[in-house]
Amino acid sequence: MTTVVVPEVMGILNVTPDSFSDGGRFRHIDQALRQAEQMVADGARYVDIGGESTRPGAAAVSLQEELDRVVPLVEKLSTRVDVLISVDTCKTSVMQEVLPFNVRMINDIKALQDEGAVALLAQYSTDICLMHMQGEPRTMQHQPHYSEVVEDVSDFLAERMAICTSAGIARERIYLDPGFGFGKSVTHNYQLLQRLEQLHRLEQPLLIGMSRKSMLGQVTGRPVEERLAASIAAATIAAMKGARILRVHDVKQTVDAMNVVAATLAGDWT
Ligand code: 9MG
Repeated sequence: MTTVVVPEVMGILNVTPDSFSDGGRFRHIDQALRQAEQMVADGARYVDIGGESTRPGAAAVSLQEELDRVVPLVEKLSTRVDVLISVDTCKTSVMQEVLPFNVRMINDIKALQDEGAVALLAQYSTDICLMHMQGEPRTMQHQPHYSEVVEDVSDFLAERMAICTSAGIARERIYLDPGFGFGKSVTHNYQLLQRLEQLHRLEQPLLIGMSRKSMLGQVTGRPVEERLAASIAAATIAAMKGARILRVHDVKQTVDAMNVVAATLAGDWT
């Protein structure tokens, strides 16, 4: 039988009051734990915990605020729920506090550019997601510009990966992410999606996040709470183009879609 690699699903668990698509409903630890358990029951392999909103226009939060939101939840989750924990942070101090709690991945939208982040991660064996972003969340959608978006994103990721490996981080620990919606126009996003295969020349697994994003709203005309069908379409396209992890809000529906992808690729319909 053919061996098929379908992406694993990473459920998004934002613990921010202003998260753009769940309205910060999972602020409180018990609610967040229940939500994580539901994601696991729905088929998530990872849960990605973030304490700072990264939606376009979002203001930065203080270090203390982020620590208060994230660390107690990571600590509880690591003992209570059987799931791989990813922490979405770009602050070295937050990484330092969560790494002792059996965290599987640090998901950094700034690709470990905070001072000391690379050196810190070199001391652990945790996986890392290096994401591309032009600018910063507060201003990134003000006229993003590239000479050629796929080349520019690819060059950036290659450069960040080289910095990590030179510091002693094994390549096997690194996932790459083109950062859909992070300093990109609708055209840039669809150019990246259309040509996602080109990022395989970097020979690293890809983590992809398009769930409920504005690139989907822009072509469907749907508000964020009505983007499920578009999110599933985008996830399926990414899967067919070789993504290894899909970062999503709607775990159950995405897992169903991935089961269809798996059955199709395997040619095994029983
Ligand atoms: C935190 N976050 C929001 N969107 C994301 C995306 O597309 N990729 C990754 N790695 N993280 C994201």
